[in-house]
Order: sequence, then C-alpha cells, then structure tokens
Amino acid sequence: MATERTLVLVKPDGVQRGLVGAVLARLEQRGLKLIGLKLLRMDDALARRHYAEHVDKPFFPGLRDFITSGPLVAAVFEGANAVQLTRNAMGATHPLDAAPGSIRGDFGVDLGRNVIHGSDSPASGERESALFFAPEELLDWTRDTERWIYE
Ligand code: IDP
Ligand code: MG
Repeated sequence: MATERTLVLVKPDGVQRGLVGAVLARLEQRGLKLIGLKLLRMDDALARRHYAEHVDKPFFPGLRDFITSGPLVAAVFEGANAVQLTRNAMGATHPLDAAPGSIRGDFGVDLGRNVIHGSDSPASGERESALFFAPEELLDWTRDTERWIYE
C-alpha cells in the first residue's frame, strides 16, 4: 500500500468557531498519522498558489478574502490512502450535500464556509504540503500504535 500525504486546513471559519480540535480529532482518531501542524494566516500570494486551479473562477475573490481573513490551522496527515480517507471524512464540498457524520455534514451549512480543506489527490497532497511546510517541519516519526491500525 502506498503511503500518501494530505494537506488539511481548518479554514478561518473553523478556527473562529473553535472547531480546530474537533476537526483534527476526527482524522487523528480515524488512524491517520499527524506529521506537521501549524497556525498561520495565508496571504494573497499563498492563496493564489494553493488555489491555483480556481484563480480564474468567479468565486475566487470571495474565497481569497475568506481564506486570508484570519488564522487557519494547517496540518499534514500521512498514511495509506490518506487522501481518500480524508476526503470521505470531510464530506461533499457543499455542506448541504455532505453526509451527516462527515465534518462538513456536521459542522457546516454554507458552501463558502465549509470548515475544512483536504487535498484532492496524492500529487496535490505533495504539492500543497510543500506550500505550507518546509521539509524539516514534516516529521519522520515512529508511531507505536501502528500495528493496531494496519494489519
Ligand atoms: P473542495 O474544497 O471540496 O476540494 P473545490 O471545488 O476545490 O472544493 O473548491 C475549493 C473551495 O472553494 C471550496 O471548499 C469552497 O470553499 C470554495 N468554493 C468552491 N466552489 C465555490 C462556489 O461556487 N462559490 C463559492 N465558493 C466556492
Ligand atoms: Mg479542492
């Protein structure tokens, strides 16, 4: 099984609403391994790089204003199938379509306030992790519970 990395952001709405612990707990409890974590505020340049696929879309100015509006939490989780596991835990992009039990399905109601970002592919996970973290900020550590999470 291929080990993947995914970049997770608890967006400014999640930080403002005190949901950082609740959001990260779900991924941690699922069995994903945390290898990087920080609180930061995105600037316009980082927003444009992170959301490169969306910069020309009509909703980008609103998305940029929101994502740069205050602190967010950036985390990198690692594990087999980390990208898909995280996307499933997040739920659909619009909280209205997100299943109950998913993060967006439990904590959000509005498309532009959907609490969490997670990378959409292993390649995006690598690219986005490198935007937010220097190589030495992503820790290579041995988790002692590994054999109770993977057969
Ligand atoms: P994702 O976050 O589920 O990967 P994307 O399509 O990559 O969804 O969109 C990135 C983010 O841009 C969404 O999470 C949402 O916050 C915002 N967004 C996407 N589409 C719209 C829209 O039509 N109006 C406003 N915001 C949008
Ligand atoms: Mg996306």
